[in-house]
Amino acid sequence: MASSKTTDAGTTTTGTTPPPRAKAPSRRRPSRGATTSTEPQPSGTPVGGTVEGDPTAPATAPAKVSAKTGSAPRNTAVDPAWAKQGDALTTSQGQRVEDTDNSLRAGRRGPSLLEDHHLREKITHFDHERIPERVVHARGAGAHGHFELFESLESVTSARVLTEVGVSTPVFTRFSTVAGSRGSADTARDVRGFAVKMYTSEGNWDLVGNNIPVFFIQDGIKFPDLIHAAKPEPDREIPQAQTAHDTFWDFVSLQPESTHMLMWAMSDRGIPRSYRTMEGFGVHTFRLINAAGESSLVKFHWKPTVGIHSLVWEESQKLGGIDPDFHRRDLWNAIEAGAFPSWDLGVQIMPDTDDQTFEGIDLLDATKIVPEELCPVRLVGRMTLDANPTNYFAETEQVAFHPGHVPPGIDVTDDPLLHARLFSYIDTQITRLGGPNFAQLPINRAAAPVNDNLRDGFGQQAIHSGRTAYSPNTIGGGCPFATGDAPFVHFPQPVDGVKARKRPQSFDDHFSQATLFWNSLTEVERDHEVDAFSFELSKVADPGVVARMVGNLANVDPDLASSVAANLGLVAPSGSPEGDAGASPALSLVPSASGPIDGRVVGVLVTPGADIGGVAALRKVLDAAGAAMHVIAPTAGSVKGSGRSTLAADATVFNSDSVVYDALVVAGGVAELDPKSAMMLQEAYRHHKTVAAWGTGTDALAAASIDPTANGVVTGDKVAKGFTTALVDAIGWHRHWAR
Ligand code: HDE
Repeated sequence: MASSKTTDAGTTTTGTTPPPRAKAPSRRRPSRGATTSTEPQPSGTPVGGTVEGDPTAPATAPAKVSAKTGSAPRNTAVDPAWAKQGDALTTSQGQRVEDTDNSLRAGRRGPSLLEDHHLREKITHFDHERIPERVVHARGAGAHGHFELFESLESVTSARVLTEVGVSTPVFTRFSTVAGSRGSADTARDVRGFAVKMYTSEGNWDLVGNNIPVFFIQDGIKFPDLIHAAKPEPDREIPQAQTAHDTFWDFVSLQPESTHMLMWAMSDRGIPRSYRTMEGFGVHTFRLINAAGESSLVKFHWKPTVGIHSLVWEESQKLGGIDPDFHRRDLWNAIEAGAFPSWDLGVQIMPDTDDQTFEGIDLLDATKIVPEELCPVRLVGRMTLDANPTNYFAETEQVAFHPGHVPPGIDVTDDPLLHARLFSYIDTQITRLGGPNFAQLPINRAAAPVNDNLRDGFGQQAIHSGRTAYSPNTIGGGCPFATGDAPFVHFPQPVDGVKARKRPQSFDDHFSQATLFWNSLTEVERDHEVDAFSFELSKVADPGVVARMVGNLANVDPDLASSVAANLGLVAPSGSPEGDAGASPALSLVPSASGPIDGRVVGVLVTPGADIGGVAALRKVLDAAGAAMHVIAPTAGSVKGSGRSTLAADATVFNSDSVVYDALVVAGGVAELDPKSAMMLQEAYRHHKTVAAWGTGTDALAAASIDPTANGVVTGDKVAKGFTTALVDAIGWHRHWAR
């Protein structure tokens, strides 16, 4: 509430009533088991520093190590004493501020005075509030959670996070798009980043993957070219967050090694329904090393427990305008509602042979998968995300991943794409996070004790005590010294070779797995693939680029190439696709059974006179199934029901659209729907979603020309068991392609 007061000096200040005492944000579940302290630190306590003489002592007020988990709870900086103490507004130096709404002026209508320290500090800090966005993966959303192992991999690795069954390891996971800027739309067709930071008791493990198991290029040296081609064209800075333009297709059409990844990106995987419904992949082959020092090769997978689901292209385009935050909002809302997203960690473990191939597939080539049918994915643990960030900037923006952050027992291989990444992430983070001390930011701090001899630099948070920051030493008692219980040891792989900018011959096959991918899709998924290539290439003005790309598709499959060519008004080129590329049914997204509906959003259209009892009963059922229900009314406020009771509206016909719902239901008691509501139903139907109605609502469905007997249309007399069971089952299919 605005208030005015006259000060002793006779000036009038306009301000706001002091806010109520600051409260820690409420949490339904505590964030990642963290302890939050608002107690001031005793002065002189080193923060993040080291204690000389004790090499193992963490220098922060030691986080308690949980006996069960063996890993320290994260030392959070939520509302720390030094940043948010007391109720009074102060400067950064702790001086209380009298007035933050009027700058100091020589006379009420006079010039502002340079001596106004509070003004200068406030504006200076504001001027520097932004940091450079990530050059790729700028747009993202993250959440806290934990990982719990249910099957030990002791025979192949010594990493505690993969051997200690039942141990709960805190995690922070960030999902992202790749091409768009920080403010771009979530639903653009793109690859999604899937980066997991596990705060293990042996140091952080960052599994920095994507939702697609292969990549566009085989060698990291081409990454700047790929990204320059995909990003907006440099003269006009168009288009934002899209690959449907000349330079992208110019580049990839010249790089046949991109074809397999293009097949994935142009499939429904490129437009996920939700971050919660996408798979994650480590992409590269990593190495596991057991206690005896033996090596195996491994590919990591994350399998969403609610199934893999996508949008349809029209939804994705409309959502870009209607709700550019669709995925971010979905993740946030699901977690707030208790529909905690979870993924099972899967491993494909393969022998580490001399040639590092498996069934003829070069495991160092990141444009290749190992089909699950050849090497099954063993599910060994589960990640659950159960807490939203407290502060987007401090956590989601400042989190810094690195594919080389691996605990003992996990190691890298010689994949040339991975090797460029091992250099790139630290390098970019030094610029993005303003210096070399980003590992000290609360979100990046290891839960394991840190004692690193790294000193000084921009943004140093620690007050390191003592005289020695070098090793070996005697003056500091010889500490820290290079050893420990289970130190990280690189696998002693012999290395021999002739220096050359050359690839192995085994990297030459660029099409067979693109064909395998195509062979694995259902008919409807193939149609989507054709539509996506046709859309993207129709936006390319250079005919040479289009012809070259369609020519590459002819080496994948003749039907694919001819369908795309027909849509583009071109003559189908001929190619030489691999005849026996095979198929991997696991790659298709069309489910074989109805799945869980956690986090799904169901819109219920009501009008005055609606069956409020039925709406309440439906809400109960959907709630129990983990889905959210939104009552969509003709106006904001509330709607009068059939009896005397009223129903609060969650959304209105004019502020919502079918694309933000997974299913639409017309409530009983609704006699007639307005044209917008009817259009929403038709659109949901066209997008193959579940549409339902009970009681007189079924007439409204019919009036919208929806066939009540069609696949995925559920009707009933009232909200009774038969109706709700059929509805939940129908939503669990995600889409009804058969209609
Ligand atoms: Fe990245 N990538 N990348 N990348 N990447 C970055 O690191 C890079 C690649 C991935 O949520 C950057 O801190 C190179 C493959 C994710 O913070 C940068 C190459 C895969 C994220 C970078 C690749 C990824 C990034 C940008 C070719 C899947 C977001 C800002 C060798 C396995 C992580 C930053 C987050 C981010 C470089 C290829 C995944 C510039 C040079 C392959 C999920 O360092």
